[in-house]
Amino acid sequence: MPGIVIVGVQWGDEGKGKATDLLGERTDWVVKFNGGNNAGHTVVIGDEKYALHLLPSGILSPGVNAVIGNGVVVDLEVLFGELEALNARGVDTSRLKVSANAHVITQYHRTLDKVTERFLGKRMIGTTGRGIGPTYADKINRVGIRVQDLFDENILRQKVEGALDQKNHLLVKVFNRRAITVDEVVDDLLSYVERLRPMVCDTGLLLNDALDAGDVVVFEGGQATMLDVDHGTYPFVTSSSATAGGASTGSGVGPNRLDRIVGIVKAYTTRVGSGPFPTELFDEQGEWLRKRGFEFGTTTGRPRRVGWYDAPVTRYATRVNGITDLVLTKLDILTGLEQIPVCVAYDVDGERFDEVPVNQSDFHHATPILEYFPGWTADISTARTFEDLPVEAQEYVLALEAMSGTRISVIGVGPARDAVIVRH
Ligand code: 2SA
Ligand code: GDP
Ligand code: MG
Repeated sequence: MPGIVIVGVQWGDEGKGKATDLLGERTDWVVKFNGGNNAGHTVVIGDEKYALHLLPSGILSPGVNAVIGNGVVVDLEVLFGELEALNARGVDTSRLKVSANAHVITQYHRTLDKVTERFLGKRMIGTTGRGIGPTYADKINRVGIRVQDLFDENILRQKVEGALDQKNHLLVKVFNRRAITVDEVVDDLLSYVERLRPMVCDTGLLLNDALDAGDVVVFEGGQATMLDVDHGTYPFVTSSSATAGGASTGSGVGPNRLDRIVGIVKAYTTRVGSGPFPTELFDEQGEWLRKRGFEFGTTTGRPRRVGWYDAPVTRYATRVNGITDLVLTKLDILTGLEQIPVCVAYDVDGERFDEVPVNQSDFHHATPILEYFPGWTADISTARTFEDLPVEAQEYVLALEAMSGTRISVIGVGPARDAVIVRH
C-alpha cells in the first residue's frame, strides 16, 4: 500500500494529525497537499504536545521526509517560525521539501482576508484570518505568486506590481485602508529566499520516484470533506480541495497511485466558523461535550461548535473521497453518557432526507432524526483491543460502521500516540 491518503470526514479537527503520526513508523514520506497555516494538528508524543499549523505532522517522526506540495499556500514567516520552534525542541526538520509551484501568502492576502470578513458582517465565513481564501483566489485568477517566483527578483516585482494594482484599488477605495507598496511586499518575500532555496524542488517528481522505489507515501489532508471548496457546505468552506482528489492535484501524483483512502471521523461532530450543522447542540450537553473533548481551535483558540455524530455526513464523505477505511476518534469522550444520540437522517420542513440534501438551503433547515444508543460508564482509555471495550461501546462502533458502509479500522480512545485500537 504505498500511497495512503488521510482526509477529514466532517468539518475538521477529527484528529488527522494523530492519525498521520500513528502511521509514522511505516511511512517514508508525508505530503501536505492542500490548505496552509489555517490547519491545526495537535500531536501528543509522551509528555510533549506539538501544535502544527503549516508543516505536515509527519515532520515529527524521525526518518520521515516531509513535503509541502503544490496545492498548499505557504506563509513564509509561519514556515520558518514553525521550523525554528521545532528545531529548538530537538526535532530534525532538515528533510523538508517545498514545491516550486506552491503559492505564497503575502501581507495583502492576510489583510484582505480580515477586512473582507469584517465587511461581510452577518454573512461572514468565520475564516482563520490567515489569508488562505485571497491567496487561492489569486491562484485561480492567475495573479498569484509562486515559490519559484522568489528566485527571480524581476519576475517577482512584476507579479507583485500586477497583483497590487487590483488589491490597492480594493483596499483604498472599498475598504478605506492604506495602499500597500510593491517594495514592502518584495523585500519581505526576498528576506526568506536564501533559507528557502535548498528546500525547493519539483516535489511531484520526487514523490513519483519515491513511489517507484516502493516507499510508503502518506498524503495528509488539511480541513475536511464538508469544508472542501467543491464538496463542502459552500460558501462556508475553505478555499482548497480537502478531499481525496486534492491529494492528486495538490501533489503531482496520479490518482491510480493512491491505494488507500483513510477517512478520519470523530465519534461526535464539531465545526469552527459559520455554516449549516444539523446536529449542533446549544444546551448544557453541548457545553459538556466541548469541555470534555477540549474543543477549542488549535490555530485561533476559538470554541468549536459541537453536536452528535451525523451518519449521512459520513456516507457522503465515503462517496466523494472513495474512503476505504475509517479511523473513529475520541470515542473516550462519550464515556459517561446514559444514551448517545446519532443522526440517521434529516427532517426538512416535514420531508425525510436519508442523505445530505443537494440543495444547500435544505441543509440549512435540516433537523436531525436521531436514534439513541445505550452509553457506558467504564473508562475505555486503556482499551487496546475491540473486546476490551464495554459491550455498549462495541455496539455503538458497529452501528456507526453499518451506517457508514465502510469498515472502521482504527478506534481512538485517548490523545496519546498509543491510545488506539487497531482492528484491521
Ligand atoms: P479559511 O481560513 O479560509 O480556511 O476558513 C474557511 C472555513 O474553514 C474553516 N477552517 C477550519 N475548521 C476547523 N479547523 C481548522 N483549523 C484550525 C484547527 C482552526 C482554528 O485545527 O483547530 O484554530 O480555529 C480550520 N481551518 C479552516 C474555518 O473555520 C472557516 O469556516
Ligand atoms: P486535526 O486538525 O484533524 O489534526 O485535529 P486537531 O489536532 O485539531 O484536534 C484533534 C484533537 O483531539 C487533538 O487535541 C488530539 O490530541 C485529540 N485526539 C485525537 N484522537 C483522540 C482520541 O481518540 N481521544 C481523545 N481524547 N483525544 C484525541
Ligand atoms: Mg485541527
